[in-house]
Amino acid sequence: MVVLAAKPPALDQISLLRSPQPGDAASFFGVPAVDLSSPGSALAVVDACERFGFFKVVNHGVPTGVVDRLEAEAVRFFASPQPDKDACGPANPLGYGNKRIGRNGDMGWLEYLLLALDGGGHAASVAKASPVPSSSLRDAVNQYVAAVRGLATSVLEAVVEGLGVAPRDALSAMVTDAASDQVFRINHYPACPLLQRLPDSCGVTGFGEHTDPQLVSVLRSNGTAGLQVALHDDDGRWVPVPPDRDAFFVIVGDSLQVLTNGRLKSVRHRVVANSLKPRVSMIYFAGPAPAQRMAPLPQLLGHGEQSLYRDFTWGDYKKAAYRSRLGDNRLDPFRVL
Ligand code: GA4
Repeated sequence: MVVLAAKPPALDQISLLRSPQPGDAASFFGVPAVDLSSPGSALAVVDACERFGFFKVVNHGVPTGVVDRLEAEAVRFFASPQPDKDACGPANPLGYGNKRIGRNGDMGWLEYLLLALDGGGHAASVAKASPVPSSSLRDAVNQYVAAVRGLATSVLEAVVEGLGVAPRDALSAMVTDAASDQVFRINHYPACPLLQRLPDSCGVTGFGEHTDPQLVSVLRSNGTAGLQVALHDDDGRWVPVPPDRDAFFVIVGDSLQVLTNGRLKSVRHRVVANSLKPRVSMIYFAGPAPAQRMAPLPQLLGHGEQSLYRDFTWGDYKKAAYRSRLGDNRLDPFRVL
């Protein structure tokens, strides 16, 4: 955390952070890129998930039109009059949110729409109870999440194959289950010109550091930088992720860490505001059904190896998550000491 004598009042409740500098050679991070249709991709997925808990998917086959249509709808929504946006909020946890994240005082330089998704089998669509501002945005989200959930299930199948586990759908079935807990989030980080009045090394928190609770999250953003990940093996050093509007970034969540008994690790990540350009990101979170037992896949436990975690369900985790702060380690309470 950076302490400054004069913080602009608009940033009062938002924490500042020490940000890696673009010219800083030590901050370079070559994000692993995986083409899921290429031979050997399953091993590449597992390798990236083990080393970083993070990688990007290229040549993904999701039509550009589907992505562009949703981005245009999102930009239109966030540009609409404040009372129209407020009519879809406040997020609790679903709906339109402005600066407040979760229920326990976390704040960031962003506004967002958080939606629950319905659906097992081959489809996923915005849940009827979710507050969506227009039918055109709803249609664009439905088309997008159908494609991106397919990508998430392919990634989970690749994880299973790369780990040498059977059956092929051991993980993906948790997400395609009719009762699965899938969430979709669209974030808008407005440009933050106030940043220009702060020292160069200072960043303004867009979305504070955290791990994602689910199995995997699939993120796509416009061409604006801001996402950073903490490296597993370098004292959690923060490195910026160069934006790539044509790729999808996959983030390993706490659930996948538990299901692989810690072999794949969730990655801490955060977003830092940009002084000049707005950032728009859309993230699909692949979570299991509330009753799903969160126990390591039996084939991953070697002879005599015990689970690192006590028995719990996704419902137990989620209840605890909503009592936590964003930056908390949400798996600690479930660990066997
Ligand atoms: C982090 C990942 C997803 O954005 C999210 C977030 C959720 C929310 O915004 O409501 C949480 C956060 C996230 C984890 C801890 C709790 C819940 C805010 C918060 C402080 C939608 C999710 O599933 O968990």
